[in-house]
Amino acid sequence: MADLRLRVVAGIVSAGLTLGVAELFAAFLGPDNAPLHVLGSAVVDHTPDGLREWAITTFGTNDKAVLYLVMGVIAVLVAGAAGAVERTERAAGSWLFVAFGVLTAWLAVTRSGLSAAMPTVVGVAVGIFALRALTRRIDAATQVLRAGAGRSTVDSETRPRAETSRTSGAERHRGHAERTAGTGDVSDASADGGSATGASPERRQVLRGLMVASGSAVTAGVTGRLLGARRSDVSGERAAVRLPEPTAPAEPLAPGVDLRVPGLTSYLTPNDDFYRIDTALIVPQVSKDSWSLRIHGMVDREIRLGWADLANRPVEEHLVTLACVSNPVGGDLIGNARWLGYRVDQLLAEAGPHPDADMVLSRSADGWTAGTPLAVLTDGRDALLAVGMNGEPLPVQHGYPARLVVPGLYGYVSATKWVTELEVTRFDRATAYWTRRGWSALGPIKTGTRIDTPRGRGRLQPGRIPIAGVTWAQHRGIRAVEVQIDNGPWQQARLSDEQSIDTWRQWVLDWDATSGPHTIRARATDGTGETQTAERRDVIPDGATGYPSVTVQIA
Ligand SMILES: Nc1nc2c(c(=O)[nH]1)N[C@H]1C(S)=C(S)[C@@H](COP(=O)(O)O)O[C@H]1N2
Ligand SMILES: [Mo]
Repeated sequence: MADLRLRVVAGIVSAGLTLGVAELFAAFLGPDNAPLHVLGSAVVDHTPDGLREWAITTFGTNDKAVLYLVMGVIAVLVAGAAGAVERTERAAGSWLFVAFGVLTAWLAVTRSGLSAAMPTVVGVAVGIFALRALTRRIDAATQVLRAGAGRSTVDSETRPRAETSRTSGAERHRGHAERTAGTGDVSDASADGGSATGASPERRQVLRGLMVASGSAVTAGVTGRLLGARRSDVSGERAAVRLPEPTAPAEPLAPGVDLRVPGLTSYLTPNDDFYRIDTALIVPQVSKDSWSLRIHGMVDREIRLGWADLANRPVEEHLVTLACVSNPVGGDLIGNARWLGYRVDQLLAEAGPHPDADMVLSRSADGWTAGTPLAVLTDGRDALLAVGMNGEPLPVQHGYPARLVVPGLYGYVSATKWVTELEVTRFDRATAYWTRRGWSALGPIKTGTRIDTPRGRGRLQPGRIPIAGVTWAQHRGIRAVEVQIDNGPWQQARLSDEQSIDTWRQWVLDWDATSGPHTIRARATDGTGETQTAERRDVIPDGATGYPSVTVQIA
C-alpha cells in the first residue's frame, strides 16, 4: 500500500513538472500556448450550449475559475492513475502522458501553428523522464522492502493469484492478515524513514526524488507564470497611451439623464463595474505597436491600419449601451459607456465593399469572430472602432487597444474586442463563433426593462416608495415604461431625459406601498411604438423576452 501511495504521488508530481516546465516555455512562446490554457480553450469552444448556460448562470464570472478547478481535479486523478500503473519494466503511465501530449499538442497546433506545441512537447518529455526515474527508485525500494519483510510476506505476495482465489475463506483471511502484517512492516519502515534511525537508502532516494521533482515543478510553473505575465502584460503601455481629442465630442449629458434614485443603476457605467463577457481564458495582451486592423475580403482595396495610422483620422465620441444576448430578464449583463473611436462606415468606405457582400466578419487577436450585417455598419449609426472608454484607453479586458461598438446589436454579433480583422463577406459564406454554436446569425437587441429598486425582502415600511429601473431599445429609443402592481392597472412611469436612442434610460414611479407581499412588473414601449412582449423566452437563440418582475414584502 505504501508503495502505491508513493507511485500515485510520483504520477502527480511528474504531471506537475510537465505543466510547470511547459508554463516556463510558454512564457517565451506566448502564455496561451501552455497546455492548461490550450485544453481549457478547447473545452470552452466545445462545451454544449445547455452546459455553458448552466455554468454561466450558476458560477457567473467565476465560470473560468471553476473550469480550471475541474480541470485540475481531473489532471490530479489521471496523473495519479498514471503513476499507479507505471513500472520500470512496463511504461503504462508514461503512455498516458504521451496521449495527453499528443492531444494537447494537436489542439495547440490547430489553434495557433506548429511552434505552439513546443511547451507541451518539452513539458511531457520532462514529465515522462521524471516519472520513469521516480518509478525506478520506487521499484528498487519496494524490492528491498519485500526482501527484508520476512518470509511470510514473501509467501503471500508470491502466491499465484488464481490459487489465492481458490483458497478457503479461512485461508484467505489468514492471507489477508499476513499481508496486513507485511504492510505494517512497510509502514513502520516508512515511519522510521522520517526519524533518523535509518530508513532504507532506497526509500530515502524515493523521497528525495519526489522532493526535487515537486520543487522543480513549482519553481518552473511559478516562474513561467510570472515571466509570461510580465513579458506580455500591456497595462504599462496602456497607462502611457494619450488618447486623441475627439474631432466630434460626445453630446454633453442632458441634466435629467440620471434620476438619482437610491438603488437605481447610474446612467453611465464606470469601467470597473462594466460587465465582462468573452471566451478568453487569459485576457489577450495586444500591444498597440504590434496591433493592426486588416480590412479585406470582398473589397476593392484591402487596407491595413496600424496604431500610428489612426492618429490623423477624425475621431468621434458617442454614448452607447452595450448588452449581452445572455442577459436574462432582470440581469445585469448590460452597461452604458462613452466610447471614443473611428467610424466603421468610413473605414469600410475606404476599402470599398462589393455590392453583393452583406456581412462583416470581425476577428479578434484570439480568433473569436462576430458576424455583423454590412447594412447595419453603413446605415449612418455610430458604429465605432473604439479605442477609448469613458475617457480612458480601453481597459485590457474590454479590448485594448481596439474593439468594435455597434449601437443596437448584441455584443456577440458586433462588439469584437482586441479586433484585428474586418473581413467583408456574405452570411451564406461565413459563420461566426456563436452562430456556429446554435445562436442566431442576427442579433438585434430586444426592448428590455429592469426593476432595480425595490428588490428582494428588505425591511420596507408602508408609505411612499419609488419603484425605479432602467430600460433600453438601442437605436430605436424608448417611448414609455409602464408599471403594474399586483395585477392592477398598468401605470405610466416617469422617464429620465433621453440622451440618445442608442443608450438606456431610467424610469421611476412613486408608489404608495401598503403592508403585505406585492408583485411589481414593468414593460417598455420602444420608439417605433411596439411594446415588449410578455412571452417568457430563454436567452438562446437570440435573447430573453418577458416582463421583469419582483416580489417585495412590506412590513
Ligand atoms: N474577442 C472577443 N470579443 C468579444 C467577445 C469574445 O468572446 N471575444 N464576446 C462578445 C460578447 S458576447 C459581448 S456581450 C461583449 C461584451 O463586451 P464587454 O466584455 O466589454 O462588456 O463582447 C463581445 N466581444
Ligand atoms: Mo454576449
